[in-house]
Amino acid sequence: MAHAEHGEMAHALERRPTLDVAGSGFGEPLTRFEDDRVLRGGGRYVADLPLADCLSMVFLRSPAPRAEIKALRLGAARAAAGVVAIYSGRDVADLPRPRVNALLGDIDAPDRPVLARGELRAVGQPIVAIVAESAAAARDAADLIEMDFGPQEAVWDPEAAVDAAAIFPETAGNAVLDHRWRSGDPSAWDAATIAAEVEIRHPGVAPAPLECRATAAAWDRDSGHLTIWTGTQTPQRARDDIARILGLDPARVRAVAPDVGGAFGMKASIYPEDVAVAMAARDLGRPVRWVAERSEDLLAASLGRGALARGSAAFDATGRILALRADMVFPLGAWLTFSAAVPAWNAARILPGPYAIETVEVRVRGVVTNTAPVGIYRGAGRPEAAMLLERLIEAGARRLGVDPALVRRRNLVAPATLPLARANGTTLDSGDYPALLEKTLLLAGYDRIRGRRGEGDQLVGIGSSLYVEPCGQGWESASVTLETGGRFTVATGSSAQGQGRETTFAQIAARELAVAPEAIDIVQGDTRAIPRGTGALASRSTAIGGSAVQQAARALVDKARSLAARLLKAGGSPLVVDGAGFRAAGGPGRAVTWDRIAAVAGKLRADAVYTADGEAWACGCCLAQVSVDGLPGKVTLERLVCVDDAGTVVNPRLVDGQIVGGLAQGIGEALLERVVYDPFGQPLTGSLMDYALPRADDMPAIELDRMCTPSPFNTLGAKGVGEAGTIGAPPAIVNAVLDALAPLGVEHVDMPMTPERVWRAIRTAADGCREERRP
Ligand code: SMO
Repeated sequence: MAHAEHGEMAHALERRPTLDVAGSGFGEPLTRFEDDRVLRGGGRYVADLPLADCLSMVFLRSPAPRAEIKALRLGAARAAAGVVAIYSGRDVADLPRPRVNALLGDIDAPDRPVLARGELRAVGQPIVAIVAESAAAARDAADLIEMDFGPQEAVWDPEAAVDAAAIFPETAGNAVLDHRWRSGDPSAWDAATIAAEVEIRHPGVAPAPLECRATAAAWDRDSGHLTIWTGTQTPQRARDDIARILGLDPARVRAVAPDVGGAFGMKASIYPEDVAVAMAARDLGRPVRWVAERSEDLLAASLGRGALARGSAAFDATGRILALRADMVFPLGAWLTFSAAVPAWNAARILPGPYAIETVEVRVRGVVTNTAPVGIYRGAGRPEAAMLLERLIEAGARRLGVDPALVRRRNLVAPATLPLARANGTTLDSGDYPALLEKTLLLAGYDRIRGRRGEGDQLVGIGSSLYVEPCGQGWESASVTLETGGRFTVATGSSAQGQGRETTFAQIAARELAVAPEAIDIVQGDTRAIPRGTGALASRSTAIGGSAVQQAARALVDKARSLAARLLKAGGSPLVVDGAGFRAAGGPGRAVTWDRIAAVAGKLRADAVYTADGEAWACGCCLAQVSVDGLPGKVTLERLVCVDDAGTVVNPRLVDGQIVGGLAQGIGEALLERVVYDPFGQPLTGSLMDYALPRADDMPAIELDRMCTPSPFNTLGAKGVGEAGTIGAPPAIVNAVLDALAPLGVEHVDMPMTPERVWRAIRTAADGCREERRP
């Protein structure tokens, strides 16, 4: 079995037609260039931008999950001190609606007005936009608005929504998305020795980036140009959407994502609030800014997860999985973000994940409900697919009475069969899943810790998971410019939300230019500097954005090389690019520096739009070890081990940082986090006092290692890593808790596995045993 170890990465890179790597920092754990500025308070977020004469926008939001607006009295608010304008549904009724990405075919999307008109569909839905000289004045005015409304019955549970009467008049039913695929021979089920079944209720979770949503806009009446500053993952898409909705030429709209304090999928789509800000700025001829408060984001920003997933698997006596069935219902909320279909799409196309299962039957549905929109959140369908598979693996192993590691070994896709085209249209590119598993088990000391379970009185458990992370398809743009003076500017369409792009992209370009990464400045998040771009999402930035930077840098070297040849009168003899510029091969004698080239040629620029040959699939393996204190039901995560394969690693420090951050959010989902709606559709988790984000003391010791199997489908060989931890951690932790509770007869606990739920599961199992013992 071919192991790809740390050292092999350098080997893989050498096989590529690449330039001198010395001093470029490529592959080295450089400290992030952006940290000094950001950690010293030098970050500039939308809320910090100095905008002269700027007005503030505040929203009156729906207090009801579903209701008819009977009267809306705005007079007192209009007359309030400092108020400049007030907009309600009728002012924006004619604006076209934001687009939805129909990945699984047509979506019967519910209507999505910028401001509610006539009816309310979710708590937090914007009803009135108040523009005033200050946010405080706008808030005071919002308090003066009177509204009469008649509550109606709300539906917020995805399962209830499937069969309930349509809650929105413009959709035929609530399941607005319904997709199935199947492969293999259904008679495989008949040969099963045992079948395992699971039902998983993913809690709805709040992405909760450090920086809440914020948008500002300014309209230049003279030129007819709109500038919008917004904390987004996708500035080019924001520009296009805003331009289309306001009827502007996209060339006259500039979208800027300044520093963005985290996003996690929550900032990949424009929101009604963004449209309202842009519209008001144009209408009033003054800059307008809206900065969401934490409670606003918890009520009205897009949520993640929340799916109800049912799965079953047929095993033969040797642990081989003969067939898999999955039926998943994804809540979508009351309106659809651009990527609303992505979680369902991803889950459907990932199954059967890293396992070679021939007979598969998958159905995914998306249902509208009376809640905030539910969309992509770090992982976006990948965690749901992994949870289903990994729960089934361990449930099947338990039923067969064998070590789950054995069941995994028996079913993992063999590396020799990669790249592997699958019945659902996806292609696994590269990786070595069995080696990942063995490396993780070795690192964890699996045989030793597994043997010690059941010793003593303490409930201890071990759980594992394997995951695949499809990431990196499509295209991205980049340009590299040699500036006068000999520095370089790299512009990328893959703008950052705190991932450290200034560092990794500099490392990538530096390797091609054979300069130090400090010689490179990164420009991002501004559609004026980089008009074409996809953005940073779906763990694609390094694989696709990085490959685009690499291509642009190579093109610049080619341009500069011919200039250098002329300057050196080198004729046809080869030139070597080195730390300073170009020199004739074979001797240090004749050289021309980058700043000399710039002095002669002026700015030299090369552009690239890179489209990947296929999709990269990162992969990894997690192992969790827990102890459970049965009386309070408290789960203690003792260890979390993770071995990830993100292909070519540009900066191991940043890759590890992504993994640890993802693991933290995965721990949150498994043990702590849950958006709670009461039985009437009222959200109860409206602040971080009620919504339990993981804190530092919830983190166990994390043990990391990696493999590096380059992807054959992009020039860098990189794969994504942004979502790895959120995919791998939850099933490993849940499996570990269920392993610990198995001796008590507990087979299931819903996430988050809070003490109350664990305690109840233990009690219920104990009661069940007593029941059975009765004659
Ligand atoms: S959930 Mo990600 O930002 O595609």
